[in-house]
Amino acid sequence: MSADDAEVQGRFERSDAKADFIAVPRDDDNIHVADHWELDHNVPIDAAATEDDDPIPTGQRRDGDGLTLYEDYRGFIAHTSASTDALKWIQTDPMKKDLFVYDENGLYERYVMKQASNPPGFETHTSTRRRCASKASTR
Ligand SMILES: [Ca+2]
Ligand SMILES: [Ca+2]
Ligand SMILES: [Ca+2]
Repeated sequence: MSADDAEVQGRFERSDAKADFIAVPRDDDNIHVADHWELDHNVPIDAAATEDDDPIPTGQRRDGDGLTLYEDYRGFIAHTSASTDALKWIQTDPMKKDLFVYDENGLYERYVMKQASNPPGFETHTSTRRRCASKASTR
């Protein structure tokens, strides 16, 4: 798929819109995940929106992190670091296990990420706030 094929043109049903057309991501398999994003993240061609088979890190009892392919694509609003109030929209990786950690006292950061001889290998999103992430809007 080339970048030119990554979008298709949609048309508003209402005629009072400022523009009649809008570019929307191509989704030939109709799972509400852009085909171009699926290719960029090495998602198997027959994957369902509910797929949860993140293989990295390997050697665990099961693959997956509890987030579906659709949730990875839709993304989350999360703190950019444990020490700031800044919020940012992030997409998670469907091939790597993601972990959102409420780390009020910095214990996870201090004892797991910096001191452990074998860090867990998850993609960790830490926050000192109780609500460290929320789902992004699907509008
Ligand atoms: Ca798709
Ligand atoms: Ca997942
Ligand atoms: Ca993931």
